[in-house]
Amino acid sequence: MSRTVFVLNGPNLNLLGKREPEVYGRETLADVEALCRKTAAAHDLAIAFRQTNREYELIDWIQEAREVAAAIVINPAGYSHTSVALRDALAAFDGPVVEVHISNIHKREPFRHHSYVSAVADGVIAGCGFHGYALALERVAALLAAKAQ
Ligand code: DHK
Repeated sequence: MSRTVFVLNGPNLNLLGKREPEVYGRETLADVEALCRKTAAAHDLAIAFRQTNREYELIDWIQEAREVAAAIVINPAGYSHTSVALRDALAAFDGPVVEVHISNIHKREPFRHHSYVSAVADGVIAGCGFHGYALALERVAALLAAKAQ
């Protein structure tokens, strides 16, 4: 069975560390990737870490994950609140899905309170800063271990 987890990042997350640091923190996307690699390695998982500003590319990667990945960790960023297509792509993925938001979207503007992705995610982590990615990978590791038994 695959031990690869796709860690997918949506629009504007390439600007982490530079964009609204009071909201998203000072860590860069490279810092997030390093944390994910360290956490994944501790659980004997491999990761494919990707970011895009394009909705169709996220959907293509989720469809690719159907063939090669055991689980998905995704920060859909702005597409969380708008994309039925992203939700549908994730619904067609069989393995665990954990949604991550760096900020606490429920403490922010009302339009951020609803995520189309949450209804098809096994877990949702919000407001834990970049550490949320490590928590998401921990959860994925536990779900995969439970599935293997
Ligand atoms: C990131 C974004 O870019 C926003 O559009 C979301 C999310 C929240 C985050 O907290 O990681 O509303």
